[in-house]
Amino acid sequence: MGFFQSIKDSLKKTRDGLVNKVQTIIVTKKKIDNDTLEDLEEVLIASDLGTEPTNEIISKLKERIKKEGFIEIDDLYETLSEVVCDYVGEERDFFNKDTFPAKPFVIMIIGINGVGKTTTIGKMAHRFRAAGSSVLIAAADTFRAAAIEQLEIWAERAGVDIVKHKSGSDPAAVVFDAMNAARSRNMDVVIIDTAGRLHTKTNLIEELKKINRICKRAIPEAPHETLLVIDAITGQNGLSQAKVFKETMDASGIIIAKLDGTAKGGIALSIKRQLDLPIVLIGTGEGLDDLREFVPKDYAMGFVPNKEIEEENGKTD
Ligand SMILES: Nc1nc2c(ncn2[C@@H]2O[C@H](COP(=O)(O)OP(=O)(O)OP(=O)(O)O)[C@@H](O)[C@H]2O)c(=O)[nH]1
Ligand SMILES: [Mg+2]
Repeated sequence: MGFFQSIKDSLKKTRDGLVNKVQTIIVTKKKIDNDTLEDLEEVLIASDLGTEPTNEIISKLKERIKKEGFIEIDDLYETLSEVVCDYVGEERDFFNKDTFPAKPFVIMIIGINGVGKTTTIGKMAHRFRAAGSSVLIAAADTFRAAAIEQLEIWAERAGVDIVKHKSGSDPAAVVFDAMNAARSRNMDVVIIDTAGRLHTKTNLIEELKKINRICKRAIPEAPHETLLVIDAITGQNGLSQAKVFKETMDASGIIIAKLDGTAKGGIALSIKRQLDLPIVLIGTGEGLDDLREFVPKDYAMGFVPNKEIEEENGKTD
């Protein structure tokens, strides 16, 4: 499936919801005017676009209404996609070996329990491999017995190496071994899976910090990326916890998982706004291939119904 189409599909729930509600608004009016702007504002907020982006969209629309008295639906979607695109930031060629900061390129994955860390790591490993890199995964979530098995299954699917210890063992020791193994095996990429919940939050953060220190002991610049996974389905509710992770762990970027599972696909804007980190990857399903680089323009176009691919024709990954 094409790159753009996949983003489009992952935003299907959001777009359909938006289109239905907008249609309800305009069913009597045919066009959006000042009277219907408030309803529109609610619709945008309900898609988790966040207050500021919504205000910006509304004020752009107000300008047009001032000039023309109303807005055509096409203009509405165009304005929406412009604002979305401006908000969400840069695109990055994440899996391209030529752009790696070091060898091994060490990536630590963090986030609250259940957000999609382990699944995302499986998909990332697959993408790195497909792009010609060798990958080693470190099973540093040793707190849940099933966590190691789950990661092993993903490593097997992706066809990559895994370093693991017994469940209950010290995660930092796993990472230490993984770093050494990666160097001696001359691996291109190391991805570290971590726990999302311990007995208390403070302990978890301390554990994660310890993993971070152990990384640095082996390779001073590592981890080169600390990516914070956020669950699109939890939306705004997960963001305050994510902030704690971001600040204490000095995260370098965001992965939004489960973008396919929500009607609040506008969450990327709120995330960007509140965490102020680049969005690097998005998860669009539970399969091996359901991970995409975040492309602002494609994401923005995902909100626009029907007109689809004309301009994007032929763009595949
Ligand atoms: N629809 C959908 N489901 C996903 C996606 N990513 C992960 N999931 C599902 O979310 C659930 C949790 O995923 P995990 O990868 O185990 O999450 P985790 O963050 O490792 O969880 P803990 O290890 O318990 O902290 C699983 O059922 C996954 O299949 C996605 O992009 N889309
Ligand atoms: Mg996990």
